[in-house]
Amino acid sequence: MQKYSGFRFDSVLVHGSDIDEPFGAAVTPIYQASTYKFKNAAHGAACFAGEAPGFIYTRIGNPTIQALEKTLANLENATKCVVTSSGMAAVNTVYMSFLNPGDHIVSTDAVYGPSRVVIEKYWSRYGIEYSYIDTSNIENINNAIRPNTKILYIETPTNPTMVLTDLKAAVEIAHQHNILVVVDNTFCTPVLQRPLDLGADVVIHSMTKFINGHADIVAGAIMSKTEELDKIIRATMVIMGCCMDPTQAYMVIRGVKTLSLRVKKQQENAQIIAERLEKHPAVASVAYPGLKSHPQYELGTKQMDGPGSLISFELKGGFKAGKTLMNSIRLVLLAVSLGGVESLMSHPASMTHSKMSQESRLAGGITDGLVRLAVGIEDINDIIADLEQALHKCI
Ligand code: LCS
Repeated sequence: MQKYSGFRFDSVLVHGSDIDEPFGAAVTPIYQASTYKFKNAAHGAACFAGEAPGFIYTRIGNPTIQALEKTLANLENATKCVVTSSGMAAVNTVYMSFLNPGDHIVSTDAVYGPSRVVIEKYWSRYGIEYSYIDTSNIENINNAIRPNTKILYIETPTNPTMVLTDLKAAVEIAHQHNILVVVDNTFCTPVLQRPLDLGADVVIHSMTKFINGHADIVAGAIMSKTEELDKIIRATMVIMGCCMDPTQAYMVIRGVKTLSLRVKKQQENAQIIAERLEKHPAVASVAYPGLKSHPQYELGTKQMDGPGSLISFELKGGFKAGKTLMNSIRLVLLAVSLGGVESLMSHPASMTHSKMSQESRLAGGITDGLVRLAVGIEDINDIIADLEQALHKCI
């Protein structure tokens, strides 16, 4: 992948997807075509043999999709990127690419619920073994590794418990055993954390979240450190058929241009809100890496360029108070997902993580009273006023 040479991160966001386009359009157009004309039979054969440049069929490749992939690879300092129809398509493409019957995966216990459920309920049917552990304790990773371990899969911070894993330390152990390190970087985005620079092999994103940023499409991405990894992943994506649609790629290209601005504003708002929540009489505890009370505050400042905009908190009144809070918010939307311009509140135990057993949920720190707040870019005074009026009813 050609680097967008000489330009810095925020410029790549804006211009990284520019392509040579015959009419000189200032933005990358939507090439809404499923198939492409060959010049002649020899050209068709050469395209299929990989000996001539050119597109063949959109599941395999498309100009709009390729433009997005180029930007994303540059942002994560990856060699290449493959985009997918959803974040879960990205997760499953990686599982399918590297796990064979009898292989073992070690993963963070509090990963996004479906990323875990799909291993426990589906991939296990094909002989995949798994260990879900608290990867924030590096010793646990060492203890969980078996001779057949192929993937170490990490989410940091975790969704929704905001627990951090020391990526450099985790990579060091995994690579001693030739284990592939995969990091779901959805929560941080490359604005705040670049796992490949810390030694990881593959990065996954649900671009439904911050990268697109406007809560209007579902999309995923996989960035690879090497050409070899990318080749395996791309072949799996193509055969699985979980490709992105060109219009979806266009939407992400438009959304990603403001990624830095959005992430920084969301984070600024989140820091103020987390500090207010911590002092609120209705709140028992707050988990946010930007608070000095976060047990891994120091690691966060070293590994991340900022604590992000996801906050989880427990109310003193437990689940009942949580329900009152969710029924009382007016500006903040009661909805799952995160990373859009709008502030969202959700209840992981009954929503995003409801398919997990209560035992697995509690082991991962997802208590029944935990509330998750994804902070948006609205005026901070309005978000605070909304939370105050709703929290007042929970005392
Ligand atoms: N990885 C993480 C960290 C996620 O938060 C999600 C979705 C996914 C992967 C899957 O991506 P999708 O297929 O939805 O694009 N997280 C959600 C959440 O927290 N609430 O609703 C969806």
